[in-house]
Amino acid sequence: MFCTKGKKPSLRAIFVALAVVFLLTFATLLLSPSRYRLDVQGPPVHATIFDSQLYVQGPPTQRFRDNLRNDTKYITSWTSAGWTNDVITYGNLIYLALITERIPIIPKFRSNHIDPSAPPFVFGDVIDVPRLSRAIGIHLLQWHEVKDPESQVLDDLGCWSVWETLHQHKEIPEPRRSPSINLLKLDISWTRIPAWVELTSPFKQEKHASFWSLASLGFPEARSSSLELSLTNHPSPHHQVSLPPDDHLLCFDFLYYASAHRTYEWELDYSPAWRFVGQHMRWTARMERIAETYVRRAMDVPVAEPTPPYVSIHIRHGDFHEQCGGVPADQCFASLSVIARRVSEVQDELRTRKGIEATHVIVTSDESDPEWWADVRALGWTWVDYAAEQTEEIYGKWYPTFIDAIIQSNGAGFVGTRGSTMSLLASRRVQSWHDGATRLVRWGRPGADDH
Ligand SMILES: Nc1nc2c(ncn2[C@@H]2O[C@H](COP(=O)(O)OP(=O)(O)O)[C@@H](O)[C@H]2O)c(=O)[nH]1
Ligand SMILES: *[C@@H]1O[C@H](CO)[C@@H](O)[C@H](O)[C@H]1NC(C)=O
Repeated sequence: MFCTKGKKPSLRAIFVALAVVFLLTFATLLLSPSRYRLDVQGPPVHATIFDSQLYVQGPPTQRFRDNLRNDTKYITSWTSAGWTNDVITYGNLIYLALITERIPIIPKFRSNHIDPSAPPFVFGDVIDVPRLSRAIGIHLLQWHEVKDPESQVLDDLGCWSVWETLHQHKEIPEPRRSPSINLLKLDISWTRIPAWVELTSPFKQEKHASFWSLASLGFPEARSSSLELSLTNHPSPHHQVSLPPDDHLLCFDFLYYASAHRTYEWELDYSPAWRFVGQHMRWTARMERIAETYVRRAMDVPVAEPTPPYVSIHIRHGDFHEQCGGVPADQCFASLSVIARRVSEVQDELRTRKGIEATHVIVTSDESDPEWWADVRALGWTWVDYAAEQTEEIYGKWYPTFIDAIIQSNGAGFVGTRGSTMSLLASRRVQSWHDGATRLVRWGRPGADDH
């Protein structure tokens, strides 16, 4: 034995103890290459290890419940609109996960405007999930990691219906439907959420739910007092079981219409869902590379040269003509000369504020009229011709939408269409990611964008 005089622990013992503590603390981080560590900029706020296996029991199961951990609480919701609307809805879901300290389980994309024959698209195949996790400090699960996508088991689940409560004035108020629910083989018993979740705001345009009202239902007190109310419950459509809203997996039918303070908050500078989640939803490296290839080809960039800064444009036509009232489409939508004026403003701002000459202009649009595109060409602007490129055949039907969104988001400047969420998110991304110059064009009648 070495010196064991007195009762003090030896220096050696202290060293050994410290080493053991150190190893126990850092071994998982250091030894596992598949896990993600926080970026080494300042002290990590959340010492979370982003590995899905830590948040489920194991590989995807036939019944989702068999894969939930008994020490973890979860939250989920579904979508049923255009793709950018669905991105916003998932942003809201993840924000609610943050404030309820639950693990979000995110379904695949299954959006309108995309041919329904296209298979649903995995969230993490377009959004960089590890990067999002690191930025916001929580892990994100995706449904296919929890329940086997091939499972034929119909799972019972109790969920809150927000939609039904917000639309009680409708003749037959009902929960919001989503094709994802059938794809996931969920048989849901809906409970009408208490009316007090509705956002009361002096600036109210359309009915929204309040984030923190929704969040409170993820905690015991509001939950139990709500369950004492006699809230309308619908038995599940297949098994006809009536279930209270689940607490292990908190679920809401539709979270697009959710806000903290004002309706349509993603348009506003302080939007918590944008600031704490949305702006951290960056594209996967693979998607960035694919979009970059198309951008360079559209602008004819020689192989050895870097991609020059460009102004991206999003001109939303398509079903937006339904918002024109009696005004004929050619007078309702902003003309190309109106858009060109905004492009000049953006170029001027980039020149004076940042010393950037963004002479290249790339147009994205859902317009299909070849004459309109010929006028775009006459302005010296370019675009990606997905039909000629056979993009859908090569990659799938989702890709023109994704690539256009990425092209929009990577402009040094951006000009978009007011009222389009695709334009809204593009302008927010260009501001947040590139400190870019952005404008949203007004439309609806001739002269609408005069200023
Ligand atoms: N490829 C491509 N698709 C578009 C464009 N504009 C609209 N779309 C399609 O139409 C959908 C519009 O729905 P959404 O993204 O929710 O945006 P919003 O309707 O403009 O608010 C997009 O997701 C695309 O699928 C465009 O410029 N390029
Ligand atoms: C939670 O799950 C663990 C492992 O699956 C199990 O050992 C434990 O008994 C469970 N605890 C409760 C309270 O059910």
